[in-house]
Amino acid sequence: MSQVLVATHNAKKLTELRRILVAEISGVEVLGLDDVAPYDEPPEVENTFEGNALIKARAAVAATSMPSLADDSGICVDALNSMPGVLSARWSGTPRDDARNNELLLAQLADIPDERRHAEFRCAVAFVTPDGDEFIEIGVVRGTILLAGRGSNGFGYDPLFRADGQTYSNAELSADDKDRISHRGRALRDMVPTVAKALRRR
Ligand code: ITT
Repeated sequence: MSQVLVATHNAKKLTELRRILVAEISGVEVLGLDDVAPYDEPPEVENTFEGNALIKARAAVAATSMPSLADDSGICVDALNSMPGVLSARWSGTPRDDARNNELLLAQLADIPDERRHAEFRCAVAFVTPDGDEFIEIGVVRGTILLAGRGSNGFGYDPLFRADGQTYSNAELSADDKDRISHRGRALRDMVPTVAKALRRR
């Protein structure tokens, strides 16, 4: 069985990434950071999703010599000039708290009418091999920030986000339905052939 490391501390993100990889690559074993010895992780100092995803994937390969994937993602709100963006996880400060982040975002958009509540989730998936080959894929899903949270599936800003063409918020979607339309699903499925090819070579 071939192994790939997914360098994330976000358990729900790992669940989504693992679910998509296992569905797409037969025989793959997906390890998370809890499955490998701890290592010094550099801070995510870049101001792009791509840059931060590469920081995480490079550090994972350097520490483990395993083919490694990393996801950097967030929500970009048009009326906030694309913020929170790369700051999404800690938008309301530390310690990180999804409910408080959602409250803050709703408060910031309190006076914004429905027609100006457009936003998008963005995801950069980086894949780095032990040979030093580096790949990036980007996934985007556009939608609207709702007036109040709905649903309890998913994580992060999912209760506040309804993708274009959907009736339900992301947090009301089944896992399969979210994966089908999500920024993460799109980026990772585009990366699957590259990962599968690299794993076949090992
Ligand atoms: P790692 O860096 O360890 O992977 P993280 O959660 O800190 O975990 P990011 O820096 O990429 O990861 O921040 C992503 C944040 O963006 C996440 O915590 C959510 O607040 C938001 N986000 C990203 N994808 C999301 C999704 O599918 N649904 C809801 N919120 C999402």
